[in-house]
Amino acid sequence: MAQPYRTAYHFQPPKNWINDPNGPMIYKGIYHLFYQYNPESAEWGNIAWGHSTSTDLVNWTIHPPALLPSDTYDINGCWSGSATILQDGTPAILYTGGNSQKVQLQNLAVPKDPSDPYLVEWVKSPHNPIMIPNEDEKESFRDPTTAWLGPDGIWRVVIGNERENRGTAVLYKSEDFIRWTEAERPLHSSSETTMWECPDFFPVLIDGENGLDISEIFSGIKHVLKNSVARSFVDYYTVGAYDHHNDVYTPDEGSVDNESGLRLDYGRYYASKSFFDSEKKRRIFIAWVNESTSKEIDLIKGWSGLQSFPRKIWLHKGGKQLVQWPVEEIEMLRTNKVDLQNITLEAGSKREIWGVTAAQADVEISFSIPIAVLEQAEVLESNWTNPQEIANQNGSLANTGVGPFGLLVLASNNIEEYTAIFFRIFKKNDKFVVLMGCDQKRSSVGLEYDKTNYGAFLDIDPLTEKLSLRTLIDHSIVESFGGGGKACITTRAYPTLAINDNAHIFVFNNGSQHVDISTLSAWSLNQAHIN
Ligand code: DQQ
Repeated sequence: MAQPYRTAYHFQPPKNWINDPNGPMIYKGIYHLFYQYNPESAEWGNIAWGHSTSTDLVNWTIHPPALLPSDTYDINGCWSGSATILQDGTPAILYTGGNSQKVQLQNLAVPKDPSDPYLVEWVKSPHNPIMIPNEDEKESFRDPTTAWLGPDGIWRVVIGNERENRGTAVLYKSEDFIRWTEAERPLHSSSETTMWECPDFFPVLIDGENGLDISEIFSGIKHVLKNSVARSFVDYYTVGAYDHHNDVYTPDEGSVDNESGLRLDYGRYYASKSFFDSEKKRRIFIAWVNESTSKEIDLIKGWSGLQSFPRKIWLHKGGKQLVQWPVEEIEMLRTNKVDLQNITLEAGSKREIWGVTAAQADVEISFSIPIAVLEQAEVLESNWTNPQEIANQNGSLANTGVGPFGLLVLASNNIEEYTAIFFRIFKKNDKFVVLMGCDQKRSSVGLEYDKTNYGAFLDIDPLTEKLSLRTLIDHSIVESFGGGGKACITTRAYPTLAINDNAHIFVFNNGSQHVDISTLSAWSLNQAHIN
């Protein structure tokens, strides 16, 4: 069977269903990725922890599932969780199990042989379950974070929860990693959301791109709390302060505590999880990127779900938001570089980028917009506050001012089929507002799925900063990084014409003003060895 939507460098197992990334870590120089996995089918069910390892986050080797439902406390599935490196340097997994009544319970597993860098066999603790839910929270108590050690030598872990209609990060403490007790109060909660799945909590340097081990506490840091909100399928985060004496986290003033706040990605990107790479001193995020098509199509193709390409993340200098960038190891796949410089993209024009394998590519563009052009920008209407809605109105085809301009990827010969990643610049008072959008309305002429456009406001000033776009294209997934990684949009596309060698990449400008490209580099990407 032809498989035009399988990826070349985005992680997926040979077949079947996957969802959330679980317990990513580095151990004895080997990266481990576990994931929610159905060993039997391309639909969700029988959930186990699939397991793959890598030395470079690009090429992956598959191992037998690390955890399979087997005991009363996880017979309904081994759901999401995290890995923690304990004080003696060995890892431990905390995960959610469901019993036959679907009660959610937290469990512990440890490696059978810690001297094996591949950690192929895991042993469930005889003490399981080690955390049990309150009576009225039996089905809303899941997805333990990586645990952190306080300066008092006590372990802390957060569990996703909904309590009194608030998304809640319940805190548990333990001296020995086995006996856990719930803390007096949650680490944090918000009345503005519902159930928090897959919380992720970690410190970031105020000044610098290096990552930090989760337990590090000193004055030069802030903390980030990321939650996955089931009702909207959105991963949002706040930046704030962790008071480790009282074990409470407080988002900074102005940090919006719901899904309309900052998002790791404004497209398809859910249940993300980060880990500290102690070898390269960086924090890395991975997320589940699900299919946009139906279950019937998943069953026909025999697989469902991808993992996003791993991203390094750090706090932007202004201290208000994160910045994300594909891990540098992707460069080992780059080949056949194409360079273009100082090109003017006239209003209403497009230009093909020749010479790269367009279904498997990495493109970096830096735009510069002359001041005289910026002055022609449309005024942002006062009620245009939702970037997704603006991006959804005419998408890449609106042609009233500065932009939309950007990239058409997975485009067919005659451009009947394409996914557009674009910028549009507006004026608001005496400032400029940059919209980053992804137009998927014409991403497939042959298949129906949700083609609503995505949009985000990109916090950059085009007068003083370069407006950059980086896009990774991989057959049925497109990951884009605007403004050096300040806003990211991931999308799935299922072209029926623009497949393999019939795919093309164009730069385009549908605005009524010209824009300049100062530099453009594009690479073909080789196939990674995945599982
Ligand atoms: N997926 C897991 C849960 C988690 C959800 C089950 C998020 O543990 O809350 O497969 O996608």
